[in-house]
Amino acid sequence: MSKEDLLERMEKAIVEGNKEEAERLAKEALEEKMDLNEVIEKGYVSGIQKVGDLWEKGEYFLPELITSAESMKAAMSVLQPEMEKAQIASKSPGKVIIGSVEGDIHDIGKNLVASMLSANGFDVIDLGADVKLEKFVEKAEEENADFICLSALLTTTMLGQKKVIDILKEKNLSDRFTVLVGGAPVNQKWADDIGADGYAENAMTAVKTAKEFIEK
Ligand code: B12
Repeated sequence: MSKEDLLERMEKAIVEGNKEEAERLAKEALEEKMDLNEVIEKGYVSGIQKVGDLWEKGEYFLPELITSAESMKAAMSVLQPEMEKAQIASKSPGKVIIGSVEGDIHDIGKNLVASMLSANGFDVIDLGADVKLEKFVEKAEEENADFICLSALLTTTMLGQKKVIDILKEKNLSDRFTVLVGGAPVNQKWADDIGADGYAENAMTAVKTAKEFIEK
């Protein structure tokens, strides 16, 4: 099967919420030694984006969203360990605390950012989803982290990103940690408005942005 055919089938498996197929194709990608960044972005992420479009058009409802998200997770559970194994850097460029903010259970994008950072040698502590805002700050202090990465997929939970930054200000910790924000509704303007140090649109640019801060 050609690379394009495989990527198309991956996308289709997510759109149709076919978990077994999504997982099987991920294993095939490993056997075929495909570029995993391409597999994720052009196959699976492209599929979940289509699911988002169908939901917006009112053609998909919550059950479809859930089966598609589960299929995405099944594929990622095959790919993530391999990506992390492939990491080349021996010395970690920095320590990252990452999570989806309180009230937000979306974690597919956050997991992608976490694995991409990890695959690039960063030491990543993933607090999961629906993380209490104070916990980000507590963990960052406890672990002496360099970055706090906050993911939010809902316009309501985006405010949690601002609150974490406010907590850091109150505790005079703003200079100690670099705060990166992201998630579908987040943009550079929001990041600037709330005083975040950086914003990235996707997992690849998140790694690039984090590396730029380390170099500074
Ligand atoms: C899958 C999905 C779900 C799944 C989540 C499963 C899971 N485990 O994650 C389920 C079904 C559970 C779900 C639930 C809900 N969802 Co939903 N969901 C989606 C959907 C279709 C895709 C999200 C996704 O995974 N995208 C793929 C990933 C790869 O992209 P991403 O998350 O954007 O992440 C990338 C970047 O943003 C960036 N990034 C992400 N985080 C970070 C962090 C940092 C620091 C950086 C630098 C970068 C970064 O890098 C990532 C990788 O490239 C979106 C549609 C959309 N357009 O986003 C709706 C969407 C986010 N959901 C929505 C809604 C309304 C809900 C519900 C409220 C529905 C309901 N009525 O119950 C609940 C909310 C529950 C809660 N409290 O959180 C709305 C939000 C509307 C809004 N503006 O607030 C959306 C936009 C759909 C819509 N158009 O209406 N959802």
